[in-house]
Amino acid sequence: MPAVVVVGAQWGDEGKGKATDQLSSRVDYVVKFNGGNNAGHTVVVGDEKYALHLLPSGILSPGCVPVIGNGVVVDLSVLFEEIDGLTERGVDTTGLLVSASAHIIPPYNRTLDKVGERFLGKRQIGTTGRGIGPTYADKMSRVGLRIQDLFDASILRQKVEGALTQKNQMLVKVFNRRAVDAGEVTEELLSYAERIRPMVADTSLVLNRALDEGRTVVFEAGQATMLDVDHGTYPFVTSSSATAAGACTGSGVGPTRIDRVVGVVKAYTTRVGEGPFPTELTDDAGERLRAAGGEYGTTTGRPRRTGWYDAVVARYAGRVNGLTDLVLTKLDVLTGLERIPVCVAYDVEGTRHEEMPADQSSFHHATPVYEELPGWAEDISGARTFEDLPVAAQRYVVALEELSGTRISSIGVGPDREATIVRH
Ligand code: 2SA
Ligand code: GDP
Ligand code: MG
Repeated sequence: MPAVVVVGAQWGDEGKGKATDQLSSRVDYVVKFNGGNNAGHTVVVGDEKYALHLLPSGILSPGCVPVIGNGVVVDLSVLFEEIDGLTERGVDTTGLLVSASAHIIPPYNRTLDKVGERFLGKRQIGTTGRGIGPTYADKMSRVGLRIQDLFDASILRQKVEGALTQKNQMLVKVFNRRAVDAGEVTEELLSYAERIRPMVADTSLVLNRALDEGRTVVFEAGQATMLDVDHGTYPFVTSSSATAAGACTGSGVGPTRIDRVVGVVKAYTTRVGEGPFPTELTDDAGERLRAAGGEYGTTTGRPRRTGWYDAVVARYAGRVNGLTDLVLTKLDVLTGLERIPVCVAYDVEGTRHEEMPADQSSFHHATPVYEELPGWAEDISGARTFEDLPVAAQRYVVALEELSGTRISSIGVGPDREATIVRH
């Protein structure tokens, strides 16, 4: 399996960090290809719990080279904070490579993200406030700053001035804030240049050469399919390509080189931030899932919205990502439920939809059509083979597999690295 893409198949926090970490003890490179420090991936190794935001999960596996690809947006202060935090805990971060073409999140974009959200009022997206949206907007508007600009002070200064011409108008006239000083921003960014210099590389070249030599590369998505800027629940999405195709544009590795695309799904569903969520539970059942699953944002601590498994979403994720496998996580969280509803289709004003409606208005009005499956009471956290699971849990997995249309190749029964059943 030389090139494997790992994506979220729902609205994020499916357990991609753990899934990637498990693969990365057997791989040579782990590449983050989209998003930035809006991500929060939790990896539990023995008694140690790591929350990674900007760094790829492969950083925790000795011998695996972590790579920040060109599709990522980098907040330099957060990058070094995260590196320092891991170094203090004894993790070797010296092999990290950062693409010269990755974009920088300048401090003014954090401000614009937060004040922009407040300005939207009831129509806000519920962003993480890390400056992600404004930085991708700058990239597309061609007023972004890239890592390579840090090594030419005069170019950097010109670019910051260019970006601020428009942004200062916004800050002052629309948001009633003080204008940002281009010189100060340039100085702050330049203060990181020498520290990042040894990490900067042509990561597309490095990765393609690695694949030529038969090395294994894992491409780790931030966020998820339903938060993808093209395929998600627009406008309630993040601003990057979080689906499998993003692995190619975000790393400079062509689609013909990808061998497997693994989608990570929870045995139920969660979502952080605003936007439609057909199977959402706003009652005690939802609270139970939140408590049992520890469903609070890894980056912001926000309580996650919770709901039942949605097979329409899983089928859609299978389609837009070309999934070869599903990794099912958090099956243990469902232990103790008598019956478990699974959404098999949507009802939109009297019409049954087996597939994701093509227009957002229909999706906003979709009500789930449920099938109920029997639950189980036995503790499954010690199960290590499929046969160790109670029959009802086995049936639940097989039903999800059939309804989702992609084989389930592994099952998570707890947060630890070992708490996994590998099927294929
Ligand atoms: P942004 O900040 O512009 O990317 O926000 C846009 C939407 O994307 C959602 N989003 C996320 N959803 C789930 N998990 C994410 N990462 C953190 C975590 C979230 C946290 O792992 O728990 O700690 O709150 C993540 N990042 C972005 C966001 O909620 C908006 O709906
Ligand atoms: P990511 O953003 O997709 O990497 O997911 P997060 O790390 O934000 O959230 C997933 C959470 O579930 C983390 O706290 C993981 O430690 C935890 N987790 C992952 N797999 C399992 C599992 O199979 N069972 C349980 N109980 N927890 C899990
Ligand atoms: Mg997360």
